[in-house]
Amino acid sequence: MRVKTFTAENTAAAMDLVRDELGDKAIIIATRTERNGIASITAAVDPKPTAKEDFEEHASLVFAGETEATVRQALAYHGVPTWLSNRLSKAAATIDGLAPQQSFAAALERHFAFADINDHWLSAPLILVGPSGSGKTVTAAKFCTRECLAKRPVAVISADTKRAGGVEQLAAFARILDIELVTAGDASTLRQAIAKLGQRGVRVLVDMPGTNPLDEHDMKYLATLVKAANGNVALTLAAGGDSLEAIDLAKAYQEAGAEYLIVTRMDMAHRYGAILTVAEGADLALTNVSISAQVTNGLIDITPIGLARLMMPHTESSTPPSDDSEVAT
Ligand SMILES: Nc1nc2c(ncn2[C@@H]2O[C@H](COP(=O)(O)OP(=O)(O)O)[C@@H](O)[C@H]2O)c(=O)[nH]1
Ligand SMILES: [Mg+2]
Repeated sequence: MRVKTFTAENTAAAMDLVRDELGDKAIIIATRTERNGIASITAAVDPKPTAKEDFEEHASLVFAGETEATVRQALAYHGVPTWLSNRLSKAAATIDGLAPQQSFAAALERHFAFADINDHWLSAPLILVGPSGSGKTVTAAKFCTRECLAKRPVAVISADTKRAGGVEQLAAFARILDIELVTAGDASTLRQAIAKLGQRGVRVLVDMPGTNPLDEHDMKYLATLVKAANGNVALTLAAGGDSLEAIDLAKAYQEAGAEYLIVTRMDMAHRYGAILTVAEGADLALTNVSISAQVTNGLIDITPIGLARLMMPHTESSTPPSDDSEVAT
């Protein structure tokens, strides 16, 4: 799946960019119009529809209805385990009168929590946790870029002080964005830094050190920092990994305080089953997905229909491209 965000002076111009680059088969995942009229459209195209061939492997299975079969086949392609696939495909099948993709979206909406992190971030810091290389720092930079573009004051704290180069990566982004960077490598420094920034009414983002979910010492240290930061804890997880492995990993972060899930590197994977299994298995609310390494691009507020379109691109949806609530980049 190739996913990209296109920005232009209005929606029609952005749609032209989508068509020019991705062609007529592009699937609109989400759209957004800024107050000044600038429009962004996130669209996806599957360069080679391997999904269909893969679906055929499962075609021998007999299902009651078209919706249940279509959803089940898509979930098999994405590596969603049977226990979850059963629930979602049956839930989708109970929704009458909609195309399979829309029924799947409705089942996703019923089954999972989707949260807009912005609603929660106003009053408490946004804290990014996850294994090394899962995209915390780049995602931190993307959130800060978004705030800067919206002209909202934001500051960033790096708690990644032990690893060589940990702070420097974020410092480089902070310099470019001209925002304040504070370093805090222990719980009490972190608590004080957040209190100080909070008094000034800025949104605070905390970039945590990378941790090994299997290392008890690492996770205890993280849990102490998370407790001190006292905010909205989001796990960053790279798309495309093994679904069951991802549940174990996510549960370790849930124990350390994670409530939200941000999926990164969606542009580098075809199979998204781990997103659903992690959200279910570790009881995390879906928030954003990242589809680019560029900090100015590709942080999508994921919605049920956006996720359904990403996971079932080959089934037509009768709804027109989504409204502004679906995306922000
Ligand atoms: N293609 C792509 N690369 C990403 C994305 N998010 C992060 N990366 C890359 O993944 C690597 C690890 O990201 P980083 O933010 O440093 O991870 P951290 O160790 O968790 O802070 C870097 O090379 C990033 O550029 C994404 O959405 N798409
Ligand atoms: Mg980092």
